[in-house]
Amino acid sequence: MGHTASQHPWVIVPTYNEASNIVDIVKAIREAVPASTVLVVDDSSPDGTADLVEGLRTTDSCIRVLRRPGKAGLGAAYRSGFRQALDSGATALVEIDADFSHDPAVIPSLLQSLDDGAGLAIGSRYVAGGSSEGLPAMRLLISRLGNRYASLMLGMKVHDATAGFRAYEAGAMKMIDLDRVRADGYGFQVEMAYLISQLGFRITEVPITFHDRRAGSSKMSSHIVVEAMMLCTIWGLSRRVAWLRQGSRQDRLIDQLEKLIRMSK
Ligand SMILES: Nc1nc2c(ncn2[C@@H]2O[C@H](COP(=O)(O)OP(=O)(O)OP(=O)(O)O)[C@@H](O)[C@H]2O)c(=O)[nH]1
Ligand SMILES: [Mg+2]
Repeated sequence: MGHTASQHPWVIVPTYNEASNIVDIVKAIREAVPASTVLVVDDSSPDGTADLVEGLRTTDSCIRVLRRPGKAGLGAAYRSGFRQALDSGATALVEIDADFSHDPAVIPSLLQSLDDGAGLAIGSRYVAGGSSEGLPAMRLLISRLGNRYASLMLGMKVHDATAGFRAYEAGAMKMIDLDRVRADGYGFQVEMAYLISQLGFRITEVPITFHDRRAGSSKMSSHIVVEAMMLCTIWGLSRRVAWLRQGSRQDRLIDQLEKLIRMSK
């Protein structure tokens, strides 16, 4: 294996109202990974996050901003960021939150794992050496149980499939039909990991210390947790139940259940 993945990595930062973090996190990423292009995907944050990124661009041309018309969720933001990065010749695609939950200094280790042959490198809280700091006990419990459930249902040997700090090798990402990826929050991370593993790529977990957000407010909602559980259940069942193995049946079932969730919100 060569070192192609780390040559032109694109680091994609989805943002919604991250004005208090965005300048510092973009600078920290550029310092940690000088070869990177940083792409901020902003959903028209009312607090002017995108304009702050535009300001940084005047002194660093490796910083970009993709402005989207309105808040459409993490999954949609990443999908459009991935497309732009691939079209621009990215050799790796890195996901990182804007709120300093993830330490940019770990990105080189993620990229090294790709250079060593992984299709996906996950910054993992739940392998030896990993940890979670400052999270309320309840959120930690939901996260741990959710991950147990996902790996059980999907038969994946991944300890932190919901993690949002990760790097994909560009060739692996190109094999995924992003138009068919449908989940939004944690479910989006699980879905991408599942697709990568089904394609036969190796998934490496790099231990990280996760920190609670530094500033600004959370966009986490119970809807995102329910969606992730529901999708894992359907994907898990369709591995075992022949009737569900037909993709269109799965899609229709998911559509119905999503309508139900939306109605109950
Ligand atoms: N573009 C875009 N970014 C989003 C959206 N929702 C969340 N984000 C960003 O995605 C990242 C993760 O969201 P967070 O709100 O930190 O979610 P979390 O980490 O589960 O929860 P907290 O850390 O408690 O806030 C952050 O950088 C957010 O700004 C969205 O709808 N669109
Ligand atoms: Mg966060």
